[in-house]
Parts: sequence; structure tokens; C-alpha cells
Amino acid sequence: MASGYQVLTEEQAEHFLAKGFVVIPECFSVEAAAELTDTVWTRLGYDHDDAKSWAEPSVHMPTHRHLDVKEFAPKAWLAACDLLGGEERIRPPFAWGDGFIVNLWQGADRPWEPASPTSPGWHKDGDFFRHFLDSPEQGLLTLVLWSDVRHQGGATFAAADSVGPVARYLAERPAGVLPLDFDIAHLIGQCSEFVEATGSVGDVYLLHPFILHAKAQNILRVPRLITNPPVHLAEPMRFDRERYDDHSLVEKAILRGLGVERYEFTPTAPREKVVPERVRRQERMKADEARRLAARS
Ligand SMILES: O=C(O)CCC(=O)C(=O)O
Ligand SMILES: [Fe+2]
Repeated sequence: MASGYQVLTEEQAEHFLAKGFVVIPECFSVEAAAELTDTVWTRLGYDHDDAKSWAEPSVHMPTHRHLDVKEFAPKAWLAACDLLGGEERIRPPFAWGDGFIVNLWQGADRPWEPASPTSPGWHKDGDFFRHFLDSPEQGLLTLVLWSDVRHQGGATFAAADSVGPVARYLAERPAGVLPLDFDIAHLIGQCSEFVEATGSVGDVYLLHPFILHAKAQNILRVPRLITNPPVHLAEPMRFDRERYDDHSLVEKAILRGLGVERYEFTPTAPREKVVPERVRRQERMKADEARRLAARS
């Protein structure tokens, strides 16, 4: 039976509802990735062949170049449309960039520990806005793999059962929650199903925006490169659409988390932008990177 989706199968759609993510393999080639990553060591100011030069265990780099996902990785674009209920519900541009999150040796000084509620760094993405149940700023969480990502090699841990706890938490707080105010221990304490987002260059994880996740240890010390671009929605999400099937899979996952088929949500405080410290830090890094790139050429 046809799924009614452009690239997702019914099994993948059901997997997204149950586990909060799907993996879309081979969205772009090794060569296409290399084209974007080939200046990464110059930008970092580290020597790829000398691990002693890798001063920081992990670096969230600024963005210089942007790519139109529709052209660069059409399969990922179509899958995002499937999850969000169609292209018209996405606010353009849907762009990826070269703001790599490089994990070089995070936590390599201690033995490997599998994901658990006590792993460090759990968070919900979106450090740039006040979060409501229906927030449009982060329609999906995306993990784009620009290098192979191996077990124990600095992947991202995802809590596959976190959509329900986060949905209930936000439903109870119609005035919204600022990024640093989430009670993460309370939320992750309700989770017990953890995934290590490993894979190959070109694989893309599309995750529910409410999925809690954390940077994992890289005890292999093999450089890992990902990006985590958000997808903006054209309008806030809705949970009271005329027919149940008018809801996107992302909205349905929230309804499932709330244990209802329909939910009326009205924010009681204004939407609000937040400028995280990350942005200022990345502006400084961008100037440093530009100097290194200019010195090389
Ligand atoms: O580095 C990772 O694996 C995750 C990073 C992340 O989630 C973030 O920067 O928001
Ligand atoms: Fe994140």
C-alpha cells in the first residue's frame, strides 16, 4: 500500500511516532561532504596529523557557507517535508551550513559509559527562543553526519522516549520556558530508552524537536563532524486540526505523548527571541577562522 509520503515508508513513519527519529541514509556523497569539510583543520588551527595540537575536546564552529538542502540532499528534504506535513508548512530557506560540531576527544580521559540519565549534557535544542508546546522555531532536530560516526567515537546520544515527558512539561507551562530553565534532570529521569546516533558520511538523523540528546564521549579520538541545523516552521504547530490526519507526524507524536487525539494550546506569554552566548562566541571564532583561511591561500 502506498504510504502517502514522498520518501518515508509506513514503517519509518510509525518508527518516528514511537521512537522520535528516523535515519535517512546516503543523503549526499563522500565527495560532496569533503568539498565542505576540506578546510576544517585550517579553520580550527589544528593539525589533523598531530592529535597533540587538538587543544579543545570539542568545538562548535561558526557557519561560513550555506547549502540549499533541496538541491544538496533532496532525500533529506523530502523526508523533512513528510515529517512536517508538507513543504508549505516549512519556512524557507531550509539551509544547512558548515558550522561543524567537531568531537575530537570529549571524555576520552575516562572509561566509556553507555547513555543513561546521568550522562552529562542532556538538553533540548533551541537556545535562541522561548519554548512553547507549539513553537515554530525548531520544527525538527537534524543531525547531519559529515564524517563516519562510530560506536564510542563521539556520537550523539538521543533519548528515544523523551517526546512524552517534554510535551507534558510544556503543556503544563503555557507561558513558555527559557532555554536554560528546563528541569532537565526531571525530564531525562523519566527516560530509559537511549540511542547512540552512529552512521556513515551522508546519513541524516531527523529527530523530533522534543528529543533530549547529549554529546557522547569520543574515546576512539577519531574526529567526528556533524551539524545540527534546525528547520523553521511557517506557523506554530497545531494540535486541534479538523481531522486527526491533518496533523503532521511531529504534531501526532506530541499528541501521543500527551495521550490525547486533540489538544487546544494557546500560549499565555509572547514569543521571545534569546541571543545565546554561543552566537557571540561564534562571531569571534568566525573572524579567527577567516584570518587562518586567508593566511593559507
Ligand atoms: O555534539 C553532539 O553530539 C551534540 C551537539 C548538540 O546537541 C548541540 O550542540 O546542540
Ligand atoms: Fe543539541
